[in-house]
Order: sequence, then structure tokens, then C-alpha cells
Amino acid sequence: MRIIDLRSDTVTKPTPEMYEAMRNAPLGDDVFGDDPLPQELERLAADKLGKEAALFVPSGTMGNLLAVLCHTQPGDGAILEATSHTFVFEVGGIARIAGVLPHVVRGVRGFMAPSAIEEQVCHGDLHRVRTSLLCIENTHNLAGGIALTPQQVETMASTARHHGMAVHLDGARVFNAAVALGVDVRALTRPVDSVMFCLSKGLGCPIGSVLCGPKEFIDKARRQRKLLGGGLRQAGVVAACGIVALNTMIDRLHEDHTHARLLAERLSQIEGVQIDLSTVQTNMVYCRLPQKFQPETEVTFQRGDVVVKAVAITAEQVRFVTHKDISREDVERAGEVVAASLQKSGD
Ligand code: TLP
Repeated sequence: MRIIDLRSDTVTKPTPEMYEAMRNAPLGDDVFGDDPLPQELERLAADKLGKEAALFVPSGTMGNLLAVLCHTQPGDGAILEATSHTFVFEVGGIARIAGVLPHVVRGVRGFMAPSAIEEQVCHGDLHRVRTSLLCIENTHNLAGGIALTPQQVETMASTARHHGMAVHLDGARVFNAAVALGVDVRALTRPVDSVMFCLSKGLGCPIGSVLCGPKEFIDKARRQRKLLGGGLRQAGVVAACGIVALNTMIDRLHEDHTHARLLAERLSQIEGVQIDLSTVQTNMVYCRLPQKFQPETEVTFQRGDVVVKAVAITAEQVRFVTHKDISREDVERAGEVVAASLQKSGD
């Protein structure tokens, strides 16, 4: 059986160079502060994203939660896009653990208009919370993997700053955004106070994300990470992959984008499949198929001994994600398998 796994870029396996780096990793104990590779990764990440300091964390979810914990006080409010990952898919952690009231703004392709942000700002009078944080997502996953431009990020961030709010960027795939737009990633991170990006997605690492921001903020986050149970010991085993990823895996992301485009074009030719091709800007393809699905479940298409895996993100939308373990040939084959299997189910 051949499986073409397009469920997510999280399914990527480490590269041979990553396995080699893991095997040779000099190790210490990161909680004692003497594991060299997490520190090297943190310096490299902070430098690449143009921030003072960084913190290696086990997951993107923990990185985003730490950002909210460190930018706010319990009982504050935070503004988030209504379909953002932090609001929709992080188990309500900001409410449950950080004690923060989410205010949602319906964005247009991930962009929150200044007037819509301003409508949600509360200044903490007798009856209201104090809105102290704006969260932005780039690329915006549920909008289709849309890459928000530096100008859009700056517009949202300056609106928040004008009201005394901090700005956090969920940049799980911020390098995809930078590559798609042809800009230095710093153009996307400069307007924000903190940014989380994932190593475990398109960059191919097995585990890990990095939270970047001012030194004082990162010092605080390091303590909160321990509180959340995220203080890892020989973290260098996985940080080793992160260093390889930052040095070698960013420039190739455009291949995933080309493959997503090709897949979208193929799928859009199938009868009954609807795709807004203008949203296919990075490595994701969201499409509507004739049938309904159980949200958040795996969807499979099969022809002969080839199986294509995708995910139903909502009842109506199926998502395909390209990544480093998917070749052009896989994409072509996937298009054929989906077409054949939809035709069969329609017969
Ligand atoms: N996203 C996963 C699923 O949870 C949907 C995926 O397959 O896309 N921010 C964004 C924008 C994300 O897409 C994700 C993961 C996260 C944060 C959380 O990262 P992890 O999975 O490392 O906690």
C-alpha cells in the first residue's frame, strides 16, 4: 500500500542530516541550563526573527499559551481572529489556564480591519476587562494558508499599540509566509512584540517550536514553561534538528508551495470540487467536496493500492497540505486518486 499523506506538514520525518545531528548531539540538562544545543537554537532563532531572545518549547500550542500568559494578567482580555488556531484549536487554554477573556474579530482572509479591532478594545472601566493583547496568525491556517503582508501585519499591530496593547504573532508557518511573499521574515516579525514559530511543520523537525521576543518576556516565559511542565532535560536531542532546520529547510519551502498550487489546479478540475484558488498561497489547499464530513477527522481516498490522506477541518472543508516528503509525482498521483475515488462514490 502506498500512502500519500497530505493531512498536515506535521507528519514530516526528520532528514538524514537531522538524524545525524541527533546522534551526535552533545547533551546536558536544559533545566539546569547546561544543555548547549537548545541555547544555540534559541540564539539562532532570535537572530533570524530579529528578536532579543528565544525559548525552545515542545509545541506551538504551548508557545502561544506562554505568550498569552506573559503578555497579560488573569482577567484581561485578548483580541483574536475568529478562526485563529489559538481561538479554535488550542482547547481554550487562554481562557482556562491564562484566565483571559477572548474577544473575537471576524477577519477577511486572516486580516483584522483596524475598525474591527478597535470595536473590541476595552479599557478596564468598572464593568469591563482591560484588553491587553492582540494575537495575529500568519500564515493564517483556516483562511487557507494565506500569507499576510508586512503592511497588513503593521496595520493590525499599530492599531493595537495605539491602544496600549501588546502584539503576539502565531507564526507557526511564518517562514512559509516570508518565502511566499519573497520578504525577509523580519519584515513580518518586526511589527510584533513576540512570535511563535513551529519547527515541527514545514521545517521537518519531529518536535518543537520556538517563542521569540524581548529578553525580559522570554525570562518570564522560561519560568512559565516550567509551570506548564515544558521544562525538558536533554532537549538538545530535538534542538539539534531545529538547528539543521533553520540552516537548511527554509529556502526549500517554495517547492511545497508550487506543489500545493499544482494540486489545487488538479483538484479544481474535478466535478463537484470547489476551491478558491486565490487562497492557495502557501502549502495548503482547502476545498469543498460534494459530501459532508465529521470535522477534525481523517479523510481517505483510494484507488488500487494508493491511499491519499487529508483532513476534514470543518464539515464542509477538506484540507490537503504539501510538505518536504511529498514530491511532484505524489501530487500528480494524489490528484488522480481523488478524482477516481470521487467519481466512484458519485456513481
Ligand atoms: N496546527 C495543526 C492542527 O492543530 C490543525 C495543523 O495540522 O495545521 N498555530 C497554528 C497556525 C497551527 O496550525 C498549529 C497546528 C499550531 C499553532 C499548534 O502547533 P502544535 O501542533 O505544535 O501545538
